[in-house]
Amino acid sequence: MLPGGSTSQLEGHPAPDAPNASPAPVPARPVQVRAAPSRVVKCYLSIIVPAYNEEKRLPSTLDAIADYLARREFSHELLVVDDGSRDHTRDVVREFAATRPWVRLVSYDDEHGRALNRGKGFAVRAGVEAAVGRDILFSDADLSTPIEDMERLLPPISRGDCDIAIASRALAESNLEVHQPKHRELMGRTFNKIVQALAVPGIQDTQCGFKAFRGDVAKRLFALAQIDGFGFDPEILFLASKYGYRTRELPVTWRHCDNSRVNPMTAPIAMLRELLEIRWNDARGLYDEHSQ
Ligand SMILES: Nc1nc2c(ncn2[C@@H]2O[C@H](COP(=O)(O)OP(=O)(O)O)[C@@H](O)[C@H]2O)c(=O)[nH]1
Ligand SMILES: [Mg+2]
Repeated sequence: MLPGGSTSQLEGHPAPDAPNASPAPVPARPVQVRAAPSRVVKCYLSIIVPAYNEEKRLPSTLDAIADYLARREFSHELLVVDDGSRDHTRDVVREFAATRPWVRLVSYDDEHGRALNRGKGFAVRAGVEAAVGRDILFSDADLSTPIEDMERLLPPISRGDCDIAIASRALAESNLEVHQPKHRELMGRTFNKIVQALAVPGIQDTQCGFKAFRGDVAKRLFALAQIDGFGFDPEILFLASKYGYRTRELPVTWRHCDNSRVNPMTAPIAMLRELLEIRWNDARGLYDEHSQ
């Protein structure tokens, strides 16, 4: 069950067209989450891609992930979570999944069957809930960190050196091939100072959209998580530290992609509000397991 009262069920019938409504976060009300059934036995890795209006960027991303996985030996599944897109994101995923049993669409609607945009945090959480892999990785739909960089994150988890391995653009060894625009970099650095002061000390880049978890750790932490927007990364890292899990920040390659889905005017305010929510939720005991 996802926080917010959502239920999980298998995808059985076609999703209705997405509405033209505003993508503003939606307060708690019934949400139907549908996840196509897993058809992978003994899955080693679940890859989750949250997708909001990604019909243009997704096809090359899905091809890149499939090409990479075809060259690897491990069993895998790919869950693309449609976060209430108003374009044809769902159709793109369905078409790609039609000939690939390891690809699953996760999507959610409101009680009237209309696609809902709930935010990246909600989308990743829905993916984690449906995932069956021993380890779980999530990646942004633009592959700003190339998919092969999972090879930097997964071995330390497999070796037992850490429970969570997160990609970082802020380390000396990080390879920034294409930088974000100056204002985004400044925003990121300022936000990180606030994140470190309020929620997760010692981590220099909480926002990179490429993170890997031991599967059982992801299931436990995301089941406690409450935040739907971009503040979900610090929330998860806060929860990880609260429950004594070891997080390691690792350098990756980063190529900034244009056409960001992030609104530079509203996102910083929303993220600040969500950061304060982390402290507030903790003080209210919402992150204690018995409160779930
Ligand atoms: N902005 C935004 N992105 C979302 C949302 N839900 C899921 N996403 C996904 O979150 C990821 C990050 O978006 P992106 O535009 O690459 O962010 P940026 O590179 O940090 O500017 C992408 O995979 C989006 O499709 C949402 O409600 N808003
Ligand atoms: Mg991006």
